[in-house]
Amino acid sequence: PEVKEFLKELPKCEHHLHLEGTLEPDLLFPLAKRNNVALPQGFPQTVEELNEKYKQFDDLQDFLNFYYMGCQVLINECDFYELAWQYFLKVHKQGLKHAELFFDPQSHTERGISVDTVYNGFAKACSKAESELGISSKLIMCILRDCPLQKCQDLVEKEAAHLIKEGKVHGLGLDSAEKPFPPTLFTNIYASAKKLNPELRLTAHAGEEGDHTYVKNSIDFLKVERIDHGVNSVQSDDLLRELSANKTMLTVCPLSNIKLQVFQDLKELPLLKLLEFGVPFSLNSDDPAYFGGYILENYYAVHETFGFDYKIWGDIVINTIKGSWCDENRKTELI
Ligand code: ES4
Ligand code: ZN
Repeated sequence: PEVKEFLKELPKCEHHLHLEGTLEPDLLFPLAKRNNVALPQGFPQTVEELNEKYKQFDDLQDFLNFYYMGCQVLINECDFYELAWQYFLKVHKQGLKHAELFFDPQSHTERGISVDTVYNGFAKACSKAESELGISSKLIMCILRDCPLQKCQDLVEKEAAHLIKEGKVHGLGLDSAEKPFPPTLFTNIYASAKKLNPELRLTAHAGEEGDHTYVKNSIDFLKVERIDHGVNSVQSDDLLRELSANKTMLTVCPLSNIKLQVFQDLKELPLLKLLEFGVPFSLNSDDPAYFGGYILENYYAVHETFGFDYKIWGDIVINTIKGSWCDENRKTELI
């Protein structure tokens, strides 16, 4: 009723969204058909069966297996464009104003698709979202931390170097299976990306299944200015004080944490502790096609669990805007 309208009207920004994670079953099957892609043995055959599987994942890896199988239906530039455009249409109706979007080139280049095919499709959707829907956006390229290190280095220094140099990707991120791939493995790759373009923004998934040292080491070694998930930061009060002092934002993903069994109940999501320590966080959907909700459903779920008043919601939204990687003029427009 009234509070739902309030949450919808808030000028929301999303900082943690994997474009490949917006692949709904009702787009996956038509794309498989159109592109003549044979899905792996044992893959669900219908939208209903696939939705049934998506009801619960055992853990991050169980989800990632489905996520990468889904990626296989994306072949042509128009597939990437369509995927992103469908996402923008959905969140436009939910009051999203600004989106910072992850994509995973290695889940496509391994299948012989060029980085430019992927980038061009996504970038076209982003331009159209800006002009037709008023949604601003930035693309963040992610390294798959469970790929061989040499391939990660080649992505940054060769295949996608032009995108970094020309500022076409605004940020660099690190995702996929967190353990046993600690951030320190990627120290040199992050440094060389930053060297290609000193304006490149840096973030990394940390503290989702890894412990608080993954968060601390991402900051110290990768020089990230933001942490994706980061919920295990609450294992260390020292770390919380540091995040607060430096205004390092955590991009928290409530429904994702439930679906991947990081928490059994949303009540365990440590938002009160983050508020208490003054650690800025945003609320995000992560992989909405897999986790049962887009940005607004994540806001609803948090509201149902925590019942924040208007003042706290206002503070969360203002922190989210301030922590965004858009320019200051855009931030002023949003507030
Ligand atoms: C992801 Cl939830 C999550 N964690 C790590 N990597 C990912 N890639 C897509 N979703
Ligand atoms: Zn993620």
